[in-house]
Amino acid sequence: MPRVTIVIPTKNEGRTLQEVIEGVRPYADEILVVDGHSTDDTRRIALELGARVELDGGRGKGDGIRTAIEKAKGDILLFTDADGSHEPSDIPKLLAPILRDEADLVIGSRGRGGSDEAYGTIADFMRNTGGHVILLAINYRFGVRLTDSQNGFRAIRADVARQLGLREDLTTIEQEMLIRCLKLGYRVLEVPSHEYKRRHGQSRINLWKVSHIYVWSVLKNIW
Ligand SMILES: Nc1nc2c(ncn2[C@@H]2O[C@H](COP(=O)(O)OP(=O)(O)OP(=O)(O)O)[C@@H](O)[C@H]2O)c(=O)[nH]1
Ligand SMILES: [Mg+2]
Repeated sequence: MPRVTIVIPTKNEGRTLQEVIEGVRPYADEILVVDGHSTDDTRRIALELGARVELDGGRGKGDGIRTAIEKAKGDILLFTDADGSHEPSDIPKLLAPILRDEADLVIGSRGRGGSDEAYGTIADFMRNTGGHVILLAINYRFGVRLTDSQNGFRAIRADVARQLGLREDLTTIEQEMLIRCLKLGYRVLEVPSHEYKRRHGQSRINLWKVSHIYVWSVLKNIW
């Protein structure tokens, strides 16, 4: 059986990390918490619960994902956020197409599974609209019909992840991973997954500050 590393990127998620680690444990051969230099008790909690902890290079979530891809011991990497947004019981659905050798990357789709975070405010509307424009670009460029290019809840074969040459430092790494897979001809599937609201704290993403970074990242990676 292929071994599964569950990767949890963290930055100051001490309030939700225990629940997340306990939720994913049944599905993991290795739990790798890749930490962006948290200043709370995130790393202590992870170690106490028996997770492996690695520090990223301090440049953002993308840096954390790249660090995890380099250091994980598993044959399949499953990424899930530390803020309680993702449903651990969906993990087998994400792993199954890779285990059946029908996919190399499987993304949990909020387009198919719904989201408690995506609707209701102007910021949500802007984020959705931006997300749809990015999806249109990806779908027409590669002749696919995907519904979520951004979700961090996803599984990928470790050897494939290492061949992608990912470079993005921020959450733009999610779309970069997808685009690189499509470009290199890897098999990409989606499964429905519902996104919950982050349990504690405010969204850390300032839409106005990052929107141009997303647009530039798509243009750069897609063509
Ligand atoms: N390793 C690492 N992880 C990070 C970094 N920044 C954020 N994360 C983690 O990446 C995951 C996603 O970040 P979030 O802040 O939840 O991003 P989001 O889900 O798009 O936005 P909100 O939940 O609305 O804040 C969380 O588990 C964070 O703790 C970082 O610099 N390094
Ligand atoms: Mg979140």
